Amino acid sequence: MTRQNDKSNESQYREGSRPELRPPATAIIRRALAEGDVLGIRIIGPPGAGKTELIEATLRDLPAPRRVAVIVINPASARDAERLQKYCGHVAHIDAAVPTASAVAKVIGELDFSRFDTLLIEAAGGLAPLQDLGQDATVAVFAVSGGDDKAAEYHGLLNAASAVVITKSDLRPYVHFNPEVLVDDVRSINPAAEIFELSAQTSRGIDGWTAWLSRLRLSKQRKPDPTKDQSPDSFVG
Ligand SMILES: Nc1nc2c(ncn2[C@@H]2O[C@H](COP(=O)(O)OP(=O)(O)OP(=O)(O)O)[C@@H](O)[C@H]2O)c(=O)[nH]1
Ligand SMILES: [Mg+2]
Repeated sequence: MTRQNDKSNESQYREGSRPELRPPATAIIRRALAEGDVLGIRIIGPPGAGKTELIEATLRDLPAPRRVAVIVINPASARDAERLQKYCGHVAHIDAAVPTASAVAKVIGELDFSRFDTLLIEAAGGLAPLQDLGQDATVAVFAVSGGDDKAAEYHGLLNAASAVVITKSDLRPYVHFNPEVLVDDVRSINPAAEIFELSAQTSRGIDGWTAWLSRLRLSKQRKPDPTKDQSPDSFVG
């Protein structure tokens, strides 16, 4: 399939009413992740929520060996990529407002999957319908400073999420944020989602998050043939 075909298919899917949009490029990504035995995690949340800093902290604090690659998607992604280069040599970036599977598939085709076991894909958004990027799991990121109403606002993202990270917990003394409100909303939308509250800046609370990532990594290794499983985020929880 040519890139042009991927694009026209994607616009059709974007206009559709399906909750999770799955263009053909998704299958390419899923197959590459399966063949490379790489865990693909989509990290998504409102602009400025703290996604890049969460990835920085993850790369710092994840137990060795850290064999992680990152793809950053936003309209000025080069800056985020530069920040992450300090911790990880495998950082690609895509300048786009909307993460599309064809753009991710193209980047993945240029990565040497033999050098890592985990791929983190950072994308801003979550209000508009999500396009399936072939990921194994989706993580929704909200900041304490973004308010405790975010889970209710990002209903669609919550539905797709295997985990929710509430970051910038070090700002709790300075902002109005009632964790019970956000947690109750998460529980009512997606009771199976794991919830982590942490500060990427101080690393407080990061251990639970990195342990979850490591467990996911192991559970993918045990799975016999992920390409046969077509439902997104299906082996989690
Ligand atoms: N106090 C505090 N600030 C944080 C934390 N995490 C991120 N920040 C700050 O929040 C701002 C946004 O963080 P980023 O990591 O760039 O957020 P992002 O979600 O990647 O932003 P976009 O890619 O533009 O959508 C920066 O000024 C960070 O330093 C945290 O845990 N605590
Ligand atoms: Mg960022």
